[in-house]
Amino acid sequence: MTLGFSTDRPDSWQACSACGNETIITDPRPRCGNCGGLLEVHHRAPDLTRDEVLRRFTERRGGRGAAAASGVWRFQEMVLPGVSDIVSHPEGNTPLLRRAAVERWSGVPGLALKHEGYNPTGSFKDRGMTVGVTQARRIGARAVGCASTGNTAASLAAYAAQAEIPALVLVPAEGVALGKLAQSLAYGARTLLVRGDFDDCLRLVEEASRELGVYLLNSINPFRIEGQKTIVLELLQQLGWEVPDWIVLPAGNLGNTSAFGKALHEAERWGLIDRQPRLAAVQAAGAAPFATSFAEQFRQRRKVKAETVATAIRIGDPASWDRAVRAIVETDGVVLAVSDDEILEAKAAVDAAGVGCEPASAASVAGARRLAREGAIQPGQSVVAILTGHVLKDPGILLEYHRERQPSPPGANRPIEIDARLSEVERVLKA
Ligand code: AN7
Repeated sequence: MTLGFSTDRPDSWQACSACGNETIITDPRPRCGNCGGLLEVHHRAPDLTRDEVLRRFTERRGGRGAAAASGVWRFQEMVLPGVSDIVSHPEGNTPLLRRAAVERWSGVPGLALKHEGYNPTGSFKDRGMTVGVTQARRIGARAVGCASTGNTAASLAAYAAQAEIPALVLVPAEGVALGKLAQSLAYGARTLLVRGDFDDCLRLVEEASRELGVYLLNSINPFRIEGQKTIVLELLQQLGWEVPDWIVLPAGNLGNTSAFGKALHEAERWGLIDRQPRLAAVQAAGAAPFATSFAEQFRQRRKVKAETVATAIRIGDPASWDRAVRAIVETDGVVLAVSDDEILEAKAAVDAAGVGCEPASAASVAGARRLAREGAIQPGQSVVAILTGHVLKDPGILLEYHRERQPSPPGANRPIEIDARLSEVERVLKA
């Protein structure tokens, strides 16, 4: 799987996204030794033409081994070249779905849904985690850890189990969706319920990683970002490398926004695409420091005390801030906030179309509707919305929405309890 690179420079290295200071690819620290900025991974472009690179990406789909089975490692040249001991479930290979009902609800004809909930643990986090845990094994990490609103924890737990490395996850004691907490326990991670919010968990796990030697696998880890880039690479491949006008995604800690910007930048530099789509990062109104800052032309970094029903993105002080600003600026992107009601209404529309997603994911579809109504997305433009997590991640919110909420919200599907008699069934059918 290793490519024929020439040997005068390493295939890959890390560099600080703030001061440019370079370090070797196997440096385990998540932050720059000089200035504390976040590191980024860089790969030397292989000595191949555009057609040769694309042919390689295409042919691998029918081949053997991790690179063929995984929608992450298929793009290894752009992810982590030169590594053969790969921890892959496999993951990726998620579908691009089109559903007329969702197009009608959003007012975006031709809206495509890239459903990352089809990953092995039910969210896009698996794409970053296969790379992060591969790197953990490469550098001989004795333990791995993360702070999480739930999905990162579930994914880390599964991949660490596969690699047989002990995992430590820190999640808020309140407000982690049921499916995610259940997965972390099932896959065997040491699970700490922290009396505090996600931002407290992240501070604490960074300290633990510095002081206790736990390899940090939050999305500030640059190898996670390399894996998450493949959401964009795979969707471009599915579109025959025709660039959509917009890519709309939910935004919390801003790891994915950063990864998307990096993927697009590199795809253009490698000659795989000839223009950039516009990125639209969508936050929940109660957790929208990035949207507020965008409205101020990013003049200052903002923090909030986060609150939203979309617990995955209940994050008040996003870690990947600077890298995400660059992604938005470079793609002529936008950042917006949608209310919890808009999120739940979008979710009900996606769910009722037979697709389903968790609340945070529906922020992208709610955002697409808003952008179309405001005229930013124009009629006839091609739009891909990312659904980041599976519908079963958060069964609690579903039952509350459909069964309990008063008054009945849009799309609520109340279950009806009956006695075990045919006349009862008949009565319901006639109503
Ligand atoms: C379904 O799991 O932060 O902006 O700790 O689970 O890259 O943070 C989850 C984030 C969107 C936001 N959709 O992505 C975690 C965590 C879902 C998510 C996001 C998350 P980022």
